[in-house]
Amino acid sequence: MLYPQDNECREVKDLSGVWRFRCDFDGEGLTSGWHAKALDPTIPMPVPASYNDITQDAKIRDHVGWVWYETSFFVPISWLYKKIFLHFGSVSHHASVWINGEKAGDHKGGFLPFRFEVTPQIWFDRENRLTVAVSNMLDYSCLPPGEIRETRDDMHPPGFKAQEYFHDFFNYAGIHRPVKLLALAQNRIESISVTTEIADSRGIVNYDVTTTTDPAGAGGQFEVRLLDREGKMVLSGNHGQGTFVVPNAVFWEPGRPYLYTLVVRLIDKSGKASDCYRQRVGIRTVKVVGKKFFLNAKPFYFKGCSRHEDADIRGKGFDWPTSVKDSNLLKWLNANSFRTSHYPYAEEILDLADEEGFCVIDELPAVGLNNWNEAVPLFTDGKIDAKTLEHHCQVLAELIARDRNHPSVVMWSVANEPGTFHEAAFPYFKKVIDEAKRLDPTRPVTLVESTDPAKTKVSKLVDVVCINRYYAWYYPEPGRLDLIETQMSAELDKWWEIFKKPVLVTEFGADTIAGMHSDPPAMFSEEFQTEFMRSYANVFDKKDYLVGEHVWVFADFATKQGVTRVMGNRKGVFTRQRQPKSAAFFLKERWKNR
Ligand code: GCB
Repeated sequence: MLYPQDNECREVKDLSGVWRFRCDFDGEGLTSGWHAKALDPTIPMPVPASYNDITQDAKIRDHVGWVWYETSFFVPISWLYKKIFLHFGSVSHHASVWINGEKAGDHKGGFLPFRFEVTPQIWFDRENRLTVAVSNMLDYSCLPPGEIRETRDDMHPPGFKAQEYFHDFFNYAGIHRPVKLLALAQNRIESISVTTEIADSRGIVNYDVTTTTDPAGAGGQFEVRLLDREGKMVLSGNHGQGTFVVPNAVFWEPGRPYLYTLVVRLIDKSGKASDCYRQRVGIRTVKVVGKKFFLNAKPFYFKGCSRHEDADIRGKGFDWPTSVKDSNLLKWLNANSFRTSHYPYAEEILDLADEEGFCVIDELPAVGLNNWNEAVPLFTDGKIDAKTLEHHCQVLAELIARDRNHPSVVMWSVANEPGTFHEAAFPYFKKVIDEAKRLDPTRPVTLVESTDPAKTKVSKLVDVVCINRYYAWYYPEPGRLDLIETQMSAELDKWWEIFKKPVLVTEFGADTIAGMHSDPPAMFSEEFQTEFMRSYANVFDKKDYLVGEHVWVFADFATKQGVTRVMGNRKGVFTRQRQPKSAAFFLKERWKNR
């Protein structure tokens, strides 16, 4: 799906702002048809944002079920002959949408965009009312999976229900990314796919454009131009598919994120453009061979962080200040990469990565896949099963369709720490990984492991072995900094010996309360976090099959309440307010020359 772009042929109206909101505490909204008339009573609610932390009401923060949003907008009369679409950057996790009381559509999946054509429902002579019902409920047909558990005992009131989930971040919900109204031409560009290759100093740009109607059929044609960063035309063509060979191309890479622009126009028979789209292109290649990950045929070492979309007040809601600040902090750290743990991030964040030159491991929202259905044949029903797999493949296809043109995206991660020791994990992930390779043969595919290398059934399927490790934190002896090097070194070697694939450490980290000090270092102090990182780094520097280190985690983040979490997960090298802890200075220095 092409990102909503405002240009000479396309118009975009951003509906972000303060919407009206009603929490459906009694679960009556859908049956009573709350969409049929104006929501009442309501409270103000910002969009985009998670709703959980906006009020002082714990019942809203912890609500399990549906909440309702409403806003109003006018449509300019100049859009009368256009196709009008309503685009959501993301809604977590289920959305039902009505315009003026009429159904526009439903969507499942909390981290990817969706859009509905609303041309027939739109009014031009009065204000339009947009109603969105949002549910945060997770079950085994969702990613991430969850379970609604009912507790029937004399310690709980009758009908007591709670949302269980198996991932370590707060189940924020709401309209998380911008909502936009798009006015598009009847004959328009539907998708653009770009792949690139390098041949000596030449850059090869393959493009493939799909449209609603073939422009040639109506006596028109395509106009495709490749512009350099200064806007000068490098090459041009008149077909929807083709290849440009760019002499003396400037390749995209961290430190020099050079972007070309592919301008695609549909020219009608009168010579006028009916549609137009500008797609940025970074010419680069990625390849995994032997012990190395190659970017533009040069060994690439990942330095950076696994992250979360998470901040005070807005929760998982997108906002530009946090996104740009985070990008600046990564640069300040001398990082060259990050992982979108544990779900696809806003497209705006990937745009920033393209522009600022970060390599991205783009992850599906497949986290907490541990409760495998044990039935034979595998995946019959219940727990992680055929429904989960079907949704997994659907979300994978949506992710690749959304992100395949980002030069920053250098690898797909199909899951974080699933129970890969289970027999069922092999056929399940074989299907997902084969599908990823079929949909995008140009990028390596990984899956992040926490299983023992001798027990995993899945790492033989991936291109790069990614592992999360917590020696001296969770296991085997918390606090024993002195054992990290021996333990980590022994385990890394096992991964290499068994799989003979490059290894990337996608998580290693220690909870650290900013401002807590201890010398000699003790757990939770800033000194401990720094020495912890230093010990891991000492091991990393000795392993020639290691292709990178991503610390857990970029910044402190909210998670569910529990006795191992002090107001959230505190393994950030930055606080939730984005101030550096001591370990950040250590990493900055280390990565300057790594
Ligand atoms: C992990 C998970 C991550 C957790 C982290 C932790 O292995 O991948 O989601 O937040 O450990 O801090 O426990």
